[in-house]
Amino acid sequence: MSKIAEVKAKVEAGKTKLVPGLVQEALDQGNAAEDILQAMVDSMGVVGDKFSTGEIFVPEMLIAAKAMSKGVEVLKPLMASDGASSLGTCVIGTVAGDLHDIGKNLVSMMIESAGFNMVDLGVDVPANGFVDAIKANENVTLVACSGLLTTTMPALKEAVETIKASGLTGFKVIVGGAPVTPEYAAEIGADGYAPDAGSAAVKSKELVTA
Ligand code: B1M
Repeated sequence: MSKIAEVKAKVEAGKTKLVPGLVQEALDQGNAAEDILQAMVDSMGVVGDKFSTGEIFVPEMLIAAKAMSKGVEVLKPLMASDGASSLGTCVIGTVAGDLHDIGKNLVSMMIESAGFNMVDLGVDVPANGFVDAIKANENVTLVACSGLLTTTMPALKEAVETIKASGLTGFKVIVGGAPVTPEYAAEIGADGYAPDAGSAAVKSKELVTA
């Protein structure tokens, strides 16, 4: 089994203690950080499918997510920016009622690498939490809202509407997450949408430099 395949298998199995070492070994063998990351993202797809079919339950899903997060920690220094931020501050969070943060963390990492200072509000962020953070931080040029559940899509809508109704200006709002479509993003008044972390970074830069 290749080292990348081993990383994928151990993330699926939720081997939190083994994954960081295996990720490092995969890097040492010359594998690209992006390929190792993709293998872990694929693991989450497998885990999600197993959950859907009742083969595994929430605790297994949670432990696999923890294993992936530990692996991502090893990759982060290789994918993050050199600290030369010039595009302003980005406030990011997962919307109210939603506890999924792996995708949001990857998006945060990529937006940071595009040149933003990041203020990460974490998960389960109420609509007003985004507004408070815009007020509390200097030079906020971007607000990024993530939502992973079909049931929290209304919370995404509420977040965008509350931010827009706050009267605050000088920033753009980008949304994303597995159930979000470009049409839905436009319908709820977001300025931008991206399907994945890489394109979120490209879109974010485009939004604030346009
Ligand atoms: Co949950 N979960 N989960 N879960 N979980 C999903 C999302 C699900 C698809 C699994 C399934 O049924 N197949 C399903 C949602 C179904 C739906 O709504 N249509 C689901 C469910 C049902 C649930 C619970 C309701 C289960 C329950 O309790 N019965 C529950 C809800 C809890 C809550 O949030 N209130 C729940 C709980 C959990 C855990 C806590 C156990 C855990 C999360 C732990 C954590 O995040 N720290 C978990 C996990 C791990 C998953 C799966 C398996 C993996 C999610 C993930 O990290 N994917 C997931 C199945 C799946 O995704 N196939 C599933 C990898 C990640 C890199 O992808 O998050 O999609 P993703 O992010 C991508 C893009 O979406 C995009 O870029 C990212 C990177 O490329 N993106 C953005 C994300 N945010 C963006 C923002 C942007 C732009 C792009 O701009 C701002």
